Amino acid sequence: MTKNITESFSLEGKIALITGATYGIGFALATAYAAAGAKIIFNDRNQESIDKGLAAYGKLGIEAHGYICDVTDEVAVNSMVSRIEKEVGTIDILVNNAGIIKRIPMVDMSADEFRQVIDVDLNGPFIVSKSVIPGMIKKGGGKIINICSMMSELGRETVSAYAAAKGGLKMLTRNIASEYGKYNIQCNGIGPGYIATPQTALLRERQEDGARHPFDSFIVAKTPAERWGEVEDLEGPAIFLASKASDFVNGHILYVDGGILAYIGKQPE
Ligand code: NAP
Ligand code: GCO
Repeated sequence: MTKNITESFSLEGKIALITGATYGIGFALATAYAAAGAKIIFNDRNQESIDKGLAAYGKLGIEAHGYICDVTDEVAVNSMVSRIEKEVGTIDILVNNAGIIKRIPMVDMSADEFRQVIDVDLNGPFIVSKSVIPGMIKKGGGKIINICSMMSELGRETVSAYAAAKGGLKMLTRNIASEYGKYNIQCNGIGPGYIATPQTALLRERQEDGARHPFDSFIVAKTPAERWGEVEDLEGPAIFLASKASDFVNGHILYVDGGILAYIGKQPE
């Protein structure tokens, strides 16, 4: 039996890389990991974003390490991971968070736009995971957490590329778990529901008359909790999946959605 149950959720001394964590969900998860004792490393695509991130972490008293790196660039990712190993240590926890969305009806979307979404949201997690796994194997284990989506399970108008990428990411998660579970690597996903971040700001914009955006009302009606999620809602689940408490949880997608996937929708009055 575990002697100290609180200790099994601690990330004391762990080294965590959270991709695209200058703001939004990645930043919130990184600050939660820091509070649980982990050393924080993040990357973004340019120096301006890194400086912005370092200032935001600094404000909270967190000494984060920031690296310029685009997750779709395999050479840059490999070089970042080697630098991290030399400068900070071997990564114990990887959160594949960096992601983009393009909301365009499928017949109007170019193949190039489709590829860009797949490249960041699916090839990115593949490239970063494959770079980090050998170090985890040498170290005796590790945790990989892929940020999936409602769109790993559901479709909707205008998000064909995003749904294809996030559905693929769910299966990449299961495959990493299948292939590397024997090395004490657990790879799980978090499927956030609709979370208030810059990525979803357009869907929450107030109308000129001050009324809610129709999509905003749609999401509130679709969610048993009757609200959008906040980034803080993802912190506990993310700590669980990064900690010893989840050592026998592998290949699972934990949906943190206020009940959306359980709900058929509001019945007529
Ligand atoms: P966000 O506010 O748009 O932040 C995304 C982050 O990823 C930004 O820091 C962005 O940096 C970075 N990024 C994008 N492309 C990158 C690349 N090629 N290389 C490195 N970094 C890159 O998004 P979010 O809402 O926090 O979402 C984070 C993750 O959760 C995404 O995977 C998203 O799909 C997923 N998600 C979000 C929601 C939601 O409701 N918000 C729900 C489910 C899943 P730049 O500033 O340089 O663009
Ligand atoms: C959309 C939204 C979603 C959410 C999220 C749902 O346009 O449908 O942006 O994709 O961001 O991924 O889990």
